[in-house]
Amino acid sequence: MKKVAVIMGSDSDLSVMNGCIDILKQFDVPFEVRIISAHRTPNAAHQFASTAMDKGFGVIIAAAGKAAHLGGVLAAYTTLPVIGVPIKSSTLDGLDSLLSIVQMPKGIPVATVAINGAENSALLAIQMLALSDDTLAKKLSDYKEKMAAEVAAKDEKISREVMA
Ligand code: RP5
Repeated sequence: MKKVAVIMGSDSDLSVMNGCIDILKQFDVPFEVRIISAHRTPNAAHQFASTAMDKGFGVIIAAAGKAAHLGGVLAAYTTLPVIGVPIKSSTLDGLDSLLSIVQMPKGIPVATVAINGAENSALLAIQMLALSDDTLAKKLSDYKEKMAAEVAAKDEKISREVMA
């Protein structure tokens, strides 16, 4: 199976991105985690993205905050799909990160999830890998069924409690 790259602009993004890492572990998807900054280590960003396909990666997840150019810079150097995770920054509540990631110019897409949407970045990456992996596709449908069962149980519980 192809690997998922989880790239963060800073170690300060890890507390959010643990949500992504947990989902990848839950699905037994191989992944590697790196701290690479589009601004502080631009050479590493270039090097990583331009060799990622040859190293067996299938998807890149790029999490960054503030002027969040990491996803766009990585996408510039690879044809692998790049998923951007806007990290909520302290001053502008993550809107800065969201707009920096989502407003890519045509030709270089970055699939952008919600502000702090780490879990969905992992699920989206898994959905991409599942296109050519039936076992993974089955795990995804089991995951959705479990989620639906949990909501149904909450629905039943709240009805019981309110009507009591
Ligand atoms: C971004 O700047 C990082 O992705 C992080 O979200 C933000 C702040 O980084 P630190 O100053 O905490 O290292 O590049």
